Amino acid sequence: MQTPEEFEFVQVVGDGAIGSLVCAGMETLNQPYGRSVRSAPAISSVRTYQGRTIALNSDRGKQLNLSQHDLLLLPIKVYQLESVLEEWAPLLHSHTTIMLLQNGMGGEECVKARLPHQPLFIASTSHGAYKSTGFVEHTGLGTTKIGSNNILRQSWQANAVMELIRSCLGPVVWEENITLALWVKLAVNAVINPLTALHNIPNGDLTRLEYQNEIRLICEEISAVMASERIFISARELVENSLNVAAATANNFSSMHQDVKYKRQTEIDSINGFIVMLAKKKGIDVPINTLLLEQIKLL
Ligand code: KPL
Repeated sequence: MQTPEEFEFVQVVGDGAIGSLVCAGMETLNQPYGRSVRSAPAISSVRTYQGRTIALNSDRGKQLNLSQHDLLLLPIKVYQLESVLEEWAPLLHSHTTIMLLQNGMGGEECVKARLPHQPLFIASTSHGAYKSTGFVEHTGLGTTKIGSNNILRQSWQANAVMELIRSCLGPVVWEENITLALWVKLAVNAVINPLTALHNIPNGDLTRLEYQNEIRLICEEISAVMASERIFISARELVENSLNVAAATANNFSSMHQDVKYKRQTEIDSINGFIVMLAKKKGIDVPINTLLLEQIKLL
């Protein structure tokens, strides 16, 4: 049987900032897609990095029952996954591809607990986007990493997700060890997101001298927790990486800063909360990450 080279239909769940960027890309590609949004107001347009406005076609709606040639794209927060999977699991073919695109950890485990054999890709992006009433603005260029722990790079699905994301949220890189890439991104988010939210500053301000000691302490704790998972990256490397991302997205406000500002639930539980939870299990002291978790929860 001849295998397809692209997805017949892409179902996007939610109207978050990053998912809206992918929808705008699919509009320009003429890729058939639908958006399933729970609560109004839905995002109706995207301002691209180059300043173009792309209207999102919300009429295409939700397609019931996805086939083995379709993609279910989940650019949602980890805490939303369980209820979204409950809604979508009965509508999937056993070979419908799923792709997660989110900050923090715990998403893969959540999908595997419910759909252990579903083809699953995991993506992590450093693009920046700002969500306002009715529209999303692409505020920072980044890279998207994709990998899988159950699908080979040589599969048609891997080619199809790489091609789709290359056009919609590129440049794209295939990661042989996506778990490692997620840990590295987790450290970036664990530094940038709570500090920018607590100090009410754009990402770039974190490169200032006054924040360097706290950033070093956060990364030392994360490096120790990673080592307990047999992932060895020095605190220095994590600091360097976080500061590079902060500098590259200097004028952006992090997603947690935006969540706090607009009084939305933050992703702290799957970022610093995930580190604290794992540290507890392993008997590692992580006072700074614990403090950040508590302070963000208080906001
Ligand atoms: O992922 C991000 C976020 O805001 O959640 C970074 C990379 C920190 C960019 O703002």
